Amino acid sequence: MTASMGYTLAQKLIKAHLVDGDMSKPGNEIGLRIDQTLTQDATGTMAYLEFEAMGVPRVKTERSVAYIDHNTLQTGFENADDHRYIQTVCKKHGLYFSRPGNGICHQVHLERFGIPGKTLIGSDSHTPTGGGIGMLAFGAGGLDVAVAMGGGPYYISMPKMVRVNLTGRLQPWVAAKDVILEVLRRMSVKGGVGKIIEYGGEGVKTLSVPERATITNMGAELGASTSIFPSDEITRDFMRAQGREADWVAVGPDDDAVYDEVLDIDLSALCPLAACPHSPDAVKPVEELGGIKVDQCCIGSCTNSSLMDMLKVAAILKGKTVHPDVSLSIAPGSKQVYNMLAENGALADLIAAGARILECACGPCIGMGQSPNSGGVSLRTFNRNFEGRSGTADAQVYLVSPETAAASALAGVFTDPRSLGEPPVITMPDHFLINDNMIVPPADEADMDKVEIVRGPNIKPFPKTSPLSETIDAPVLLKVGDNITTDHIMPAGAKILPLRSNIPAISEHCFVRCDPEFPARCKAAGKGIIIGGSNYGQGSSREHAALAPLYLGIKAVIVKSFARIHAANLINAGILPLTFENEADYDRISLGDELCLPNVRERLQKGEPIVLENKTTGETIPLASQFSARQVAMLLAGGLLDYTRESKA
Ligand code: MIC
Ligand code: SF4
Repeated sequence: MTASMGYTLAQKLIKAHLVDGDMSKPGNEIGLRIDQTLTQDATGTMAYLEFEAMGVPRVKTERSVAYIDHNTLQTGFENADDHRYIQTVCKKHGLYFSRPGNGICHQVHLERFGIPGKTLIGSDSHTPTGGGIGMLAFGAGGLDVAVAMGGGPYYISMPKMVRVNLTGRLQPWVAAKDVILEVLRRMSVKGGVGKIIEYGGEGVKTLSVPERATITNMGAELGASTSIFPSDEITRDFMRAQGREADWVAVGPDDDAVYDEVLDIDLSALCPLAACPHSPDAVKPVEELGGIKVDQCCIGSCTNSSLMDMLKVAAILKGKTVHPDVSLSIAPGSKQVYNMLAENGALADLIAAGARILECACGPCIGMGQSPNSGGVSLRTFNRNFEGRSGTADAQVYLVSPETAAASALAGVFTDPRSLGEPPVITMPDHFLINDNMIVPPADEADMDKVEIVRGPNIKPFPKTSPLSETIDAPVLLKVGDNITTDHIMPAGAKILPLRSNIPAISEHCFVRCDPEFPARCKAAGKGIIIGGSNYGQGSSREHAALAPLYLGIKAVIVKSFARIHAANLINAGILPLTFENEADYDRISLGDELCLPNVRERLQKGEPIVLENKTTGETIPLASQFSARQVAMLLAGGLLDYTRESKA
């Protein structure tokens, strides 16, 4: 980037928040000042335990919000205890608390707190939803969020810039979901790694804020660092309708901004699409799937639960009945959406049609109920269809727009909504219903000492870490293939999520979907190494996918390539994330092989290449390891918590 070149929008916002590093070259490590943070409850308990361990009395961000939206099924004391813990931490340490019942973090944050041009990190991979109003918003591990709450920078590799140039206008019945599915079809679930996806072009003006947010939300499935739209008059209208026009600013790229890649999408040429089992990039036109029998439809999630989405669905269902063989569940994204649906009568239309109305929370998206029948075909407006995530191992989950889901729920078979005739005309309201009574503000600074933090018995401390040893000698305890998701590593769902604040207990479920013996094998061995393929750790930001392996004695993960957030979480946990210099070497290692990383500590310290000795075969395998000085220091110390403690001492 030379002085004469203009900046992309993301580069501008990075420049305005840069506190460390040199942003001129993609791949360089940069540190950003973070204006806002968010957490949800499934990752939040751990993030606040980490924040407490840092000893910062009050958050130093402009705004930090804790949401309760994931673990809302309370089949035992665990989730409710975690909610109480988070609520009391918020009160004491200066955070806003969004109570259970107030909605999904990303939807509520967009409505009530997001500000164009600001930086946001959240302990949830779909935090880029905020990019829909021009925020620079990243999903991150809980520890990174804890550090940001304490006023520390958020570190990422400087991403490459991709421009998605939108032209034309969506045809009737074609939705924002179809736009992001088209991007996924073209770029794949690893196509966005190391990149920021910036939307621009004439077509942007035809998309409302909720539509833009659907697109940036699901950019997470590209593996992208984040996605962003400019903030323009449409953003202003949205914020005015939310009673927050004063927070609005225009942000956009320079006219002569230079991008590393450009993708052209003619909105007018798109048709309804679906991501087929079991990957968000297995995209096909709905037309081609017509006739497949459908067992379940679920409408909601942080991708598609806005008022506009719900109103469209209500209009499609009005006066009709859900097909007898289909179970249709609907979860509005926030209390605001729910309340408005109730007031304008649309909720009555949904109920009358036979929809099963759920509370405004993540619900089925994270396997908190509504698991499909055996082998069932489930059409969901969500963002992830990883195998088993729904809670039914052999379910066939497709990701579709609300329009396609509603049309199919009525017909009982996969249905292209264009077959429904004239589309309903839905307009954005001039005023959203504003009632923030479910957001609890923190105690005044003077009173914070009086607040007592309430801890339930399921809340266990952060697992023990230790500084990196001179040499790692350990067996291969697991070998997995490509595109391993964090749902494989640390499954979610109603039974396991309540253990998110109890690492010893949740570790019993680590990788069991791939290999039920893995936790027991780790315990017997005491230490070990995991071998994986490409895009290892895609999906969720859950740091439990690093903390459970840490607890089980995993010292290094050696793969063809990593997903961004997971690699960062491994470093934060003090586990070495290493990649093969030559991908073909993956085939030279088998389960049970005895491996050695000789002098790995010294080599890391000196920036020398790390090699792997396979003691079982006698072969030596070169590894690639590009760590920044900060990452090396973290790994040597035993992870981010130890590193932070050491740097403070
Ligand atoms: C998800 O969609 O997988 C989650 C649940 O929201 C996760 C966070 C988590 O695992 O708690 C995410 O996307 O980061
Ligand atoms: Fe919740 Fe699903 Fe969104 Fe994750 S993807 S935040 S589980 S709604």
